Amino acid sequence: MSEHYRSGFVAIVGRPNVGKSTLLNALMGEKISIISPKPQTTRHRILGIRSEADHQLIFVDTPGMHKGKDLLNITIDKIAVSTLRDVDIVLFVTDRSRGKAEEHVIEYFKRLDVPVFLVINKIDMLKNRQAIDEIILSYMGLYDFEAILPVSAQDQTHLDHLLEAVRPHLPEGPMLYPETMKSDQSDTRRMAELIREKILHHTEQEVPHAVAVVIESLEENQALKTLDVTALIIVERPTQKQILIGKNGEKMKRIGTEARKDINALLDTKIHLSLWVKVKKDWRNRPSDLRSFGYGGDA
Ligand SMILES: Nc1nc2c(ncn2[C@@H]2O[C@H](COP(=O)(O)OP(=O)(O)OP(=O)(O)O)[C@@H](O)[C@H]2O)c(=O)[nH]1
Ligand SMILES: [Mg+2]
Repeated sequence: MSEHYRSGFVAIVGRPNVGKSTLLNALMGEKISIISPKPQTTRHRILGIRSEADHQLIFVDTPGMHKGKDLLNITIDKIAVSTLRDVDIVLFVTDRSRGKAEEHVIEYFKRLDVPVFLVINKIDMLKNRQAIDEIILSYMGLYDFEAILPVSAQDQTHLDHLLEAVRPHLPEGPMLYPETMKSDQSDTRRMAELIREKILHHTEQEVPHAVAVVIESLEENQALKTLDVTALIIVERPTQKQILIGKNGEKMKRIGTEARKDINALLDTKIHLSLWVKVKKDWRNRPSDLRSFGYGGDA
């Protein structure tokens, strides 16, 4: 390996729903993080590893920064802040809906000694160059960003430009993850996340936030040559369970069908998926529940 190999961690941070996970997936050319139109979709720190002949970029997708009220949200909000401490480069993602809330995020950057890029996402939704300039202007004086990068993660616009801007800031160093490794998530975590993604798409209001998904068992079915996956969906109230199951079980069936398709593709194996819904009162405020449902370990 060349002595000039470069490698480093690139944090993707910003408010909920600005398109951080969409950006990660676009930069990786595959679905690593789940995406939804609802805020607070991402609940973990998720790595996307891009290995090239002379450098390795390790993107770190994080939950949207916000002031959460319950213990789950307080726990996941800490993930983005703690990620900032250990990275070489920061991509601060925003969209046209800049709010006051961002000023407290920018405050964190002032304590960092690494380049911070302002990534203005969703430019496909802006009418013209002037609309982009107006957003850029609204950030003037707030922080000395390394560069301002307007992109559309959804349409994959200007992502090459982003990569070119970031690359020279990678420190010299060895490949940190095996070349073939694209993410640090286990298959079970990815499966649970894909199921949660379908739930986020099919539910409204408080239900998306009240849901956790845990893979209970995986068994190879030799006779049918399938993998039998049993997943538990946890909600907080019986009414939420009813909503999820839907009339004649139709909503749950739809969620199951869509999740099965994605998991089949992920594992490249035929799977049989059983989904069970369980009510666990106030799980988002119980430390032991949070841990057993996979939250709190990576903050
Ligand atoms: N029009 C448009 N929509 C986008 C773009 N990027 C993301 N979106 C949409 O924005 C919504 C949120 O995307 P996510 O990638 O889940 O956002 P996030 O920042 O990861 O959200 P959290 O994980 O909740 O913090 C989804 O509906 C995406 O389809 C973009 O470039 N253009
Ligand atoms: Mg996300």
